[in-house]
Amino acid sequence: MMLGSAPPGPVPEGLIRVYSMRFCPFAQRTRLVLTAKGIKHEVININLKNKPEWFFKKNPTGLVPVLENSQGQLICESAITCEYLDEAYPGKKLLPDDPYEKACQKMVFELFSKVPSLVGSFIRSTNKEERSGLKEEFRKEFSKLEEVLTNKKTTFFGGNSLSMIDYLIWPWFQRLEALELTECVDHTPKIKLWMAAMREDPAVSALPIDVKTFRGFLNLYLQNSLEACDYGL
Ligand SMILES: N[C@@H](CCC(=O)N[C@@H](CS)C(=O)NCC(=O)O)C(=O)O
Repeated sequence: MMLGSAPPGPVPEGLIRVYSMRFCPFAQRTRLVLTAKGIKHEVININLKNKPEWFFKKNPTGLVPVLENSQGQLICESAITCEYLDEAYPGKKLLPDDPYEKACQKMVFELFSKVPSLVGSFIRSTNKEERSGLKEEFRKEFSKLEEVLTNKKTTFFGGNSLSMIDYLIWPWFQRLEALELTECVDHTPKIKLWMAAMREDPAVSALPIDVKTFRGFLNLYLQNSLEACDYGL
């Protein structure tokens, strides 16, 4: 949907809608949780370089993801959408009930929190020195996460099975190859094993990222092309 597109009608009963963008890692969090929990949903992709005016009524900040349910309730901010879905829908619980375990997941989330903005800086970096400095920062951030896995002695960040925190951080790890940043996990063998285990998950494999398509999108996105979000369709 782009500037001038008619606003979508109400969300049908029994369905939830996510306003997304095909390549957005934040929206992918929401889509991973929708997929993992088997929640019936529809996806409306927003052209972020040419947003329809009605989208600001769904989220005044103009950011995706946004959830809309059949009662017309709107939920934005990716981590909040994920927690909402986990609480509002039955099926596999992704967040632990135990307050301490839940707090641990939130602590890992904080440890991860610099990574999205580092990726933002990296994709906009213009020279080699800047890129190698940023790679060093990635290594430092990943070391902190490696330490979590080392101390926990588990495959996943919440324990021996995949849970919410894994889905919340996965989209950025999935993009390392496309961003030519895989060398930044060379010193973190446990993260590498975690990435391999993540790829085995049905929700993760249902939402793949094609390296060439992602790079094509990114190239256009950085040039502010109105076609970026539709790249590869
Ligand atoms: N804190 C937000 C960040 C979401 C975000 O930055 N989404 C990007 C796409 S990846 C967006 O909508 N950008 C549109 C814009 O900047 O105008 C969240 O977690 O949902």
